[in-house]
Amino acid sequence: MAFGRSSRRKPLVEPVTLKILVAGGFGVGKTTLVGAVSEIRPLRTEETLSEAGRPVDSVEGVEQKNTTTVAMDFGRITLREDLVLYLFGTPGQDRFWFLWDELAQGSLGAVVLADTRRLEDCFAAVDYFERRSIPFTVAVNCFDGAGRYPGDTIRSALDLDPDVPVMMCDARDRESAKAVLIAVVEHALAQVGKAREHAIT
Ligand SMILES: Nc1nc2c(ncn2[C@@H]2O[C@H](COP(=O)(O)OP(=O)(O)OP(=O)(O)O)[C@@H](O)[C@H]2O)c(=O)[nH]1
Ligand SMILES: [Mg+2]
Repeated sequence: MAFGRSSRRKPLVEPVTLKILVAGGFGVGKTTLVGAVSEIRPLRTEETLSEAGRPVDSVEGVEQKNTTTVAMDFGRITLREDLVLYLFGTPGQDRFWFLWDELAQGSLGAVVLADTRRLEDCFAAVDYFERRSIPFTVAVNCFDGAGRYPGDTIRSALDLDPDVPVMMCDARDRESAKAVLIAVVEHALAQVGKAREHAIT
C-alpha cells in the first residue's frame, strides 16, 4: 500500500483476559494440554525425573514420561477476538503444593484433568477448588488402554456436585483441549452470574 498503511486489522475492543488453571495429579497430561492449545511457545519448567525419584513418582501408564513440571506451565489462547485465556498448568507432584496458592490467585476457574487408571490422584485438586469455591470442570484425559466410563460414573467416584461439568478429552489434541477450556470458561462465568444474582436477591 502506498503510504504504508497497515493492512492488519486492529481489534475493535481490548480483549478480556481470563486466567485458567490446568490442574490434576502427577503425569495426567497438564503440560501436554497447555502445549496443545497455546498459540505462544509455552513456558515450561520441566525437570528430568530421576532414578532416585522412582519410588515417589510413579510413571505407571505413562512410561514414556521422563520429565515433570516443577513450577508451572504457561500458555495463551485467543478464544475470540475479545477473549484471551492465560493458562497456568500446575505441578502435579505433592511436594509442590506450596505453589498452588500463588498460581490460583486471580483465576476465574480451573480444569481438573483426570486419568481413570488413577482417579484418586485428582482428589486433592478437586478438594482444593471446592474448598476455595473456585469453579472447576473435570476433564478425563482418555489415555490409550485406560478404561472408559460414563461421565456420571466419574462424577459419583469423585463425589462431584451435580453442576460440575465432566467431559472426556485428548490432551494432545488442540480442538479437544480447546473444547475443555471453553467448557470451563462457560461454567465459571455461569457460576459468577449465579453468585451475583444471589448477592442481589
Ligand atoms: N496416550 C496418551 N499419552 C498422553 C496423553 N496426554 C499426555 N500423554 C503423555 O503422558 C505423559 C505425561 O504428560 P505431561 O503432560 O507431562 O503430564 P503432566 O500432568 O504435566 O505431568 P506433571 O507435570 O509431571 O504432573 C507424556 O509422556 C505425554 O506424552 C494422552 O492423552 N494420551
Ligand atoms: Mg506437567
